[in-house]
Parts: sequence; C-alpha cells; structure tokens
Amino acid sequence: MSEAGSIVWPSAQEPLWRLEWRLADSPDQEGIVIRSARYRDHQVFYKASLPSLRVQYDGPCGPYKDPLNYNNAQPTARCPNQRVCVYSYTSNGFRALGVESYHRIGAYRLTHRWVFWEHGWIMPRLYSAGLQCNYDHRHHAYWRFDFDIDNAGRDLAFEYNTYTPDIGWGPGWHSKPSEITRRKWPSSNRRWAVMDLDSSRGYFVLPGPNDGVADAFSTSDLWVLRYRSEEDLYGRQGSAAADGLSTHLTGEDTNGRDIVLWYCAHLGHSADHGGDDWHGIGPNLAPFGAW
Ligand SMILES: [Cu+2]
Repeated sequence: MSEAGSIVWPSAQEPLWRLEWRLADSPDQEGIVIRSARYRDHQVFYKASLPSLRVQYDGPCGPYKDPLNYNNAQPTARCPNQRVCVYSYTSNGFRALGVESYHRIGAYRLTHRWVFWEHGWIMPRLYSAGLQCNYDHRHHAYWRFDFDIDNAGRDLAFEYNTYTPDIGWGPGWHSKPSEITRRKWPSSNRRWAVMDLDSSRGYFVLPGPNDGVADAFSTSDLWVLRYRSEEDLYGRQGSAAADGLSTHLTGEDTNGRDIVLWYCAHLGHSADHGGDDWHGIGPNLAPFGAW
C-alpha cells in the first residue's frame, strides 16, 4: 500500500507551488517523497526525500536504521483517515503548505514534515520522541535533495565561508565543481547553495540551529553528487552502521550538471530528558534570484 497525491497550492488560480507526494511501503524507506516540485512555475526538485535515519546509542543498544515508510505510518487526529496529512496554515502573516506523516518504530514516535511557504522557503523537518533504550543517543537524518533548478542540468553547488574573498561568486562563496563531502562549520557561518547557471535562480541550503555537526559515527554533513539514476536506492542504501554514501563519491564533474545534494542533521537526545521530550531537526531551503 501507499498514499500519493498531487497539489496545486494554494489554488489553481494562484499556483505558487505545484508538487507530487508519495509515501511508499516496504522495502522503500525514504519517508514522504516530493516529486516535480515547482515554485512560481520554475522547477525546484526532481525529487526530495529522507532516505536514511540512523541512531547511535552510548549504551549497549543499536545502532539502528529506522525505515520511514507507509507500513509504520499512522493517522493522526488532524487527518484521521490518512497516513499522509496535507494541510495549510498561516504563521507570521505568511501562508504555508504542510505535508507530513507520523510514524511509530519501536518506542520511537517520529513526525516527518515538509513545509512549503508562499515566499518560496522549504522546511524539511524530522521530529522525534521516545527512548528505545535509556541511554544518550544521536539521531542522524539524511535528506536527499535532487534539485533540478529550471530543469535538469546546468546546476552548480556552492559553499559560503566568512573567510573566503570575492572570487567571482560574491563575497564568501566558492563553487564545488566535482563530487565532494563537507562538514558544517558554524564559526565561518558555512552554508551551501545550488544555482542554475543560465537563469541564476537557486536555493540556499541553510543548516538548522539544532542540526549539529558530523561525528565519528556519521562523518559528513553535505554531499555534492552528480545525478545518476542508479544511485537512487529508495532508502535501501547503507546500513545502521554506515550511511553507504561514499560509494557514490567518485570525483565526477558537477560543474553545470544535474546534481544531487545530500544533507545530514544530527540530533542529540539525552536520556535524562525522558521519552516524552520532542525535538526537531532540519535545514531551511531559501530561494534566491528572480522567481
Ligand atoms: Cu531520541
């Protein structure tokens, strides 16, 4: 079983966002998949998903890889007849579209949410509560953003650091013309972006305030990869012990290509906060250029 739908939001008369969503069942494990997302009639994503969620405990439990799929999703009070809940709301005067699912895996309660704002921001989020074991642990959520800004190809990834001079992309920015992994570096305000070289439209990838930094178990925060269809494994890549992404890092050219960014957020959860403590992670994706 699965659930799927397509959305023109907020209305056909005012189609700010057009997208398709799907929550597939096992063996897929990538949460709610967003496909063919367009903002103001310009393509943003070919596909966006959450293909890996790994947990590492300080005590004698795990590690685990928690599959987010239809099988362990449950209806909620907001949407009692569906496992994927689509809703609109207004916050700080701006309208937003929410697409979310609620999952139970062992003792964990997990909410996977996509928020699409009328001003173009996208907020992927993962919220977690519950203790599988009474030890401190870290949840590592890996989002896969298959950007196709103004369609596939001609995209290039960038990184910002306060210490980088203006080398042609604006103060602080340099390009990533081949496959690479990166770590967050809060002291230089490190952030990333993807831009279409023809239209100069793009999206920033801004680490969230609770997203943490890579550690010895989950060793990277960002991957810039060239799109290869065979590298989309619907969440079946890697294992509890390893993310499995290094096999995709083969030094391919990403300079003006069809590229994929993976982003990892790391959520520390201390056992003394108990099982009812909800906490959330996720980056903010913000448009730039003339949309
Ligand atoms: Cu936890």
